[in-house]
Amino acid sequence: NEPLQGIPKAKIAYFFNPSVASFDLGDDHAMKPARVAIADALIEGYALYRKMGVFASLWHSDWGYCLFHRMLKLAFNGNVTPELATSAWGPYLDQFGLDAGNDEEKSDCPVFNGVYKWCQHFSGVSVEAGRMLTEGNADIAINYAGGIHHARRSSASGFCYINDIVLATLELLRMFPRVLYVDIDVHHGDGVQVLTEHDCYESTYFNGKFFPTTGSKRETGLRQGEGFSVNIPLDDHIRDGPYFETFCEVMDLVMTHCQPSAIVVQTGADSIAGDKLGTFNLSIRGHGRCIEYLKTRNLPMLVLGGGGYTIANVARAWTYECGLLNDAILTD
Ligand code: V1P
Ligand code: CA
Ligand code: ZN
Repeated sequence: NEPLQGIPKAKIAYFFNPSVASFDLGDDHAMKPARVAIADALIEGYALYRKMGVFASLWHSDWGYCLFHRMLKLAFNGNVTPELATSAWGPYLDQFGLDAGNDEEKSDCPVFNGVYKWCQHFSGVSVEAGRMLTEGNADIAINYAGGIHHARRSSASGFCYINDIVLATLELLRMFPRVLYVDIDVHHGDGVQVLTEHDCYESTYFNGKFFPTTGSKRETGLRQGEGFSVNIPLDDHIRDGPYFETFCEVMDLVMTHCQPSAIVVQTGADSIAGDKLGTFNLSIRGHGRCIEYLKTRNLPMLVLGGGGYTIANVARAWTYECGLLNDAILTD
């Protein structure tokens, strides 16, 4: 697994904070932040720590939230608990896309203990990982706790309370004139589309019948970003062959038009077969081929996580892909 002659190995910065395992959206909730710790254990088990710079990321300061998500900071001052949310903010929760979490019905965005800390954690890390690239200290930066693509400026949506992708991409755009966002989560990355107004191209692959049901081919970018967004709705049960054929065909065109100077990729693992919420039929290898495709472009790249609800798949996929990024082909 030595690099090909003459092609220097990419310098990789990998971020992980073990406290991610302490966040719990509730027993019945599909999103399990602890899956990132399981992926990390496998990544370490395969000795990938020896190949990368490993950063035990710290809690981030609050600047990012003033920029994009003032709601969580201003409304709750970071101290939000389910009790406080119900008593003090009950009537306003809905307008922020939140739910006090005491309903019988399953809620996507419950206020759970530590929700603000969780947001502070993964979004701060994504920005920090982006800064590794803008400062030229890494070629590839990885944060599997990030990739939380549905959150809006002032509203939570679909398990996503803060949009770390938008924050980190804004950091990249300080240095790189044009960024390309690619999203292979089974859900459409609706919350990231705002970036098409800011020199960010996007190409997203998803199940067109799923939540949030946005991403029609007519959504081609906002205002001056008209033409910057390429959404590819795909059908249930799609397999590796047709998926990758479509991915390559679209990405070749997008690359030519966009000429990106950096890439952000959301690697949601819920597009892999057997996911608890997803209905695609991709293998781990098939999912990984998209990451390989992007890596061969040799551009600064921010690699983020995303969805993924069958935890063994998530850990195996992200470990396999972390291996690919490190020029290592991992076998069982
Ligand atoms: O379908 C909905 C909403 C709730 N309805 C009124 C419409 N929500 C979905 C949200 C999926 C979020 C995916 C996030 C990501 O893209 C990025 C991290 O992967 C939903 C579903 C579903 N099958 O689509 N929520 C839930 N299932 C759910 C399951 C268990 C507990 C709570 C919510
Ligand atoms: Ca997607
Ligand atoms: Zn998803």
